[in-house]
Amino acid sequence: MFPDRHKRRRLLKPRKPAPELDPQSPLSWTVPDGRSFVLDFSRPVIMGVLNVTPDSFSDGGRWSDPEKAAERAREMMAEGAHVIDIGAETTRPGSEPTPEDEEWRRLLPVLEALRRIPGCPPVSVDTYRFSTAARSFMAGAAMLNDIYAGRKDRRIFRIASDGAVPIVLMHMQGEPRTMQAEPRYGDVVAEVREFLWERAKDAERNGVPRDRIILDPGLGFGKTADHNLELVRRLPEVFPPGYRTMMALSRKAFLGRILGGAPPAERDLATSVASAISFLKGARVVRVHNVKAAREALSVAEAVMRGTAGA
Ligand code: HH2
Repeated sequence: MFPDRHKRRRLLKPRKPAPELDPQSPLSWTVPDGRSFVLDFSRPVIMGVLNVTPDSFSDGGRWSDPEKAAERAREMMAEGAHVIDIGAETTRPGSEPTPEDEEWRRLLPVLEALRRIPGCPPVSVDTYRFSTAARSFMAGAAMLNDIYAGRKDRRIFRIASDGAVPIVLMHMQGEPRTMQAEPRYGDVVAEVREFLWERAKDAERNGVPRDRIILDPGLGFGKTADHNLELVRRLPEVFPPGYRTMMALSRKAFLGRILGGAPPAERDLATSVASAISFLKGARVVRVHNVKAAREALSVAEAVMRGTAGA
């Protein structure tokens, strides 16, 4: 039983490989209430941090009130944020997990307030819990940021897959309570790259399209200052090719150390410089507290990259 001549020719023809993702291609998606979003990955994508916690290491207690949070979101929008990332649990070194119901109690009113802002950029929720992610999605969140990269609960991939929303997968060694006790690596760059590649594959096996995955080396999560610097220095080697990329180093302790002990509130210039360096080395999303400062530094980096001062 041989296939006919035409069929045989078709079978013999080498199959085209699946198209590779251009990680700089635009990412566009629509959420169930009809809002559509586009992020241009050929340019810096700024994710503004909005922590609705009492105890985050740099902005804890400032934005817990929904009206204040909405006001800050509007301000970040005006300053050039393309995404607003809300977190309701601090993951600073040594921190204990926040109970799930408390996390949701903090998030819901802020999600509702942000949904009422006309033209609000996509809101990402910084959570590793499936139920929080699912409820946030129903309440208007358009993106997920999972610091455990699906290792706490793989069902989070289902939301990214069924809801077709982008998801950030971050590297962490250990867990926040103990991660800074004695972080150790053979080659931090190789280990982080391997981890990110493996987590991305797991997400894809669970239905998340590659173009929705954004990989983040997780600076400060089970890493010494030298590990962080090595990751920034060798950033092009850190990201597995063909994936969208992110760097989140805003106000982190290693910057304070470089500055001789500056507290978090005095690390914005260092954050902006390090974010611009990261962009030039291949990171596309940068997660920052001070959007305006980062925007200026990234505009310079982008102008240098393109060789022109025009946008
Ligand atoms: N860092 C923090 C929180 N979420 N998410 C990603 N993807 N990458 C990060 O490096 C990252 C993150 C910690 O910073 P912050 O939110 O400012 O502080 P806290 O955890 O104390 O709320």
